[in-house]
Amino acid sequence: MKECFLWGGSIAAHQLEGAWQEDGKGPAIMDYATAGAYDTPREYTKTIELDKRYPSHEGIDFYHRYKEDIQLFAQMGFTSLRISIDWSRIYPRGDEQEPNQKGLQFYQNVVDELLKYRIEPIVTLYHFEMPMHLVTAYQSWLNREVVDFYLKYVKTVVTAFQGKVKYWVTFNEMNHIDPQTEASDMFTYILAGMKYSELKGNRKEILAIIGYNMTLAGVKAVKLIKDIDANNRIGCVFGLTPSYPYNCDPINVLNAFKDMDRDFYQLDAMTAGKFPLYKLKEYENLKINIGMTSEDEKFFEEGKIDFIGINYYSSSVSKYKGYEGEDETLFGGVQNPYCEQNKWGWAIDPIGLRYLLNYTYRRYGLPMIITENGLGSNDVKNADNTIHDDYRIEYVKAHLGQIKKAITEDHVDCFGYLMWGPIDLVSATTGEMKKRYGFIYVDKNDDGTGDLSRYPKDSFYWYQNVIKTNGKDL
Ligand code: BGP
Repeated sequence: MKECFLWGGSIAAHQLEGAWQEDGKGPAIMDYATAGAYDTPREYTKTIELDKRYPSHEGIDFYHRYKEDIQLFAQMGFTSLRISIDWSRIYPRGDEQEPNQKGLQFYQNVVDELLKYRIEPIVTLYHFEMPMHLVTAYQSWLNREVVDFYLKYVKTVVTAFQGKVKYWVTFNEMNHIDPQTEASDMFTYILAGMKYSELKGNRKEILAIIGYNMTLAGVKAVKLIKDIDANNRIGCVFGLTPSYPYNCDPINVLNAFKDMDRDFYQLDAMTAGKFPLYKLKEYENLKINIGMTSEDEKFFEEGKIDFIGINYYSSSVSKYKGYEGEDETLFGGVQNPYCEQNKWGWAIDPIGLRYLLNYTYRRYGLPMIITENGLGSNDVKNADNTIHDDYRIEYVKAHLGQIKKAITEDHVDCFGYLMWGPIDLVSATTGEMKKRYGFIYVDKNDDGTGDLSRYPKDSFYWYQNVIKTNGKDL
């Protein structure tokens, strides 16, 4: 790998900070998401119900332990850490005039701690962390006023970190909202605080508007962040799962292409300087009005991103002609008989990552960074506090091997690898602790027990060596 390749991990505020009511933080959407499990979906409740558990309320207590955790990341040799800023710590309701200084101070402390160890912060401005008030009082991303609130928050944060943070990510995984799919409650909730099943009116139109307004907010933010400091580098992170055809029946190949293409229209909009015409035509055919104005065109022109962040966990196989089964995966397709799956049904496919890197690079020619990749597993801590997670080592090793090939043999520009959840944290989809990703084990269980102590797993030492040798020793 190049000398400057960024090695590290990726975390998100709502999945690990806890302290959900501390120092003026307001309630955010994920504070109303209960703990679920593989076969029990999380509930998104309207109020906090006393007999339910809400894992974001305590997280892994990163809010009070960030120094210890960052020290462990430094020990592994991280040169980068992707964090997210929780909007509801900065503007607790979202529509205040003035920001909450204590919230800003917390992130100043975190960033200073990272810089102390020469760890490059990559900051995500929206990782499922919308102040709940913006949903209840303004209808979330359906309302353009929320775009302005977002921009105000972005301005506050980027100005506060000028000279300290260079890499900004406008949104995490906005691509999970698309009018072509019957979206799940989960995806509309985590991105917009709304349950798909409770949407009233033309659902496709609602999803299209949410997707459009987030895209617009993204491109407007690019210009704003650049205007604050021309040295800033701004990207957007997409959760991408390549869709394979079930077989070579041309209709299956076409359907797979379409499934895959769906994840890219917002990326097209953020890189081409205009909202894609094919999508506008599609909306026209569906009689969907996204409320685009002629003034918007300028924002797309001015708001092109500098890099693409890719979250990759799994590939998918598109539903085939005549499909009638009920074995649909989380990613909307069917299982691939050529790939193993993890215990949560996610196909393990390292080659899929090489394919995706090639596909994305050929399409956009922009620098890319792997902003998430990792294996959720029910790790066991032994009596002597060791955790033997050789399966995680295998997973990361295989994926890094394919990234290496993509860089050296296929000549794609990938400037970093950030493993998801370098420390065990709350799962976004299920709310479990048991779905552990970390190189660092956290003593916390799904029933709330555990003293939150941290323990390095075997993979901790393995990754440390990978970084030390700059990827030579995998
Ligand atoms: C991504 C999200 C992360 C993270 C990851 C793993 O889509 O950006 O927030 O949670 O998926 O998913 P999970 O935690 O559900 O296993």
